[in-house]
Amino acid sequence: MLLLTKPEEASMTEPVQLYGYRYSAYTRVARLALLSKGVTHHVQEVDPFGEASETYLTVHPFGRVPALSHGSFKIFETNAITRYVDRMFDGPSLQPHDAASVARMDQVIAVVDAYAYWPMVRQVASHSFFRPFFGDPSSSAEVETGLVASAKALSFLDGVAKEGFVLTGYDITLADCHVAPMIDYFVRAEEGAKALSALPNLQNWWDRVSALTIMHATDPFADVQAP
Ligand SMILES: N[C@@H](CCC(=O)N[C@@H](CS)C(=O)NCC(=O)O)C(=O)O
Repeated sequence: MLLLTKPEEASMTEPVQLYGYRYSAYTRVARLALLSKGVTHHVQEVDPFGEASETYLTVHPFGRVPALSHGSFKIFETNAITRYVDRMFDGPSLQPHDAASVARMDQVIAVVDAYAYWPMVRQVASHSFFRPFFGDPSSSAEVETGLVASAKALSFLDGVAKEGFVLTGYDITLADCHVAPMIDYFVRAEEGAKALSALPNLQNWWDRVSALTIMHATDPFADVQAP
């Protein structure tokens, strides 16, 4: 019989390091989860758009952010990180307990990853807000395409906020942690703010969530001046 030994888990008190990029929406998802749980952590800045160092590639072989180390345990992929953080550390649970709410939370996260991140962040926010802010070339066609492409996902999220299993803005779950950084970028674009204002349930959710201390504490543009 083959006997396998399970590696030991890190203990709660071992140091936590998040590898992330200041302007990365996914890094902010992980930070929101860490702060919601009250986990003391150090953030190591890694720019995933530059050339990844050999050292960083041992942490994240795809060179993206975020990644997390806890003691000797290393993990990458945002959804794996946030679930690990939620289960490993004390603090309020970021995952609901009933089947319908968990399923809805997982669905929201999957929808945002598959259908909303790119058009909302990389097209609308990037070309209407981020690039102009830094004086980089931008394209209004990208903004238009992103607005059209994100409409269905936003309408889905509005329905979820109305339904009340998750995205209530009161009981913070991994769904809030995942959606908030994307919406924050989206509404920094005038066109995004206008699109959100047409979705009353999601707008109400955003009004509550954007006021949270954890959102202010992770604002990527706090203290950043346009060059
Ligand atoms: N599936 C990854 C996606 C992470 C991701 O795409 N991060 C962006 C920053 S928000 C990145 O590293 N982009 C670098 C690139 O696209 O080359 C996760 O969930 O962690």
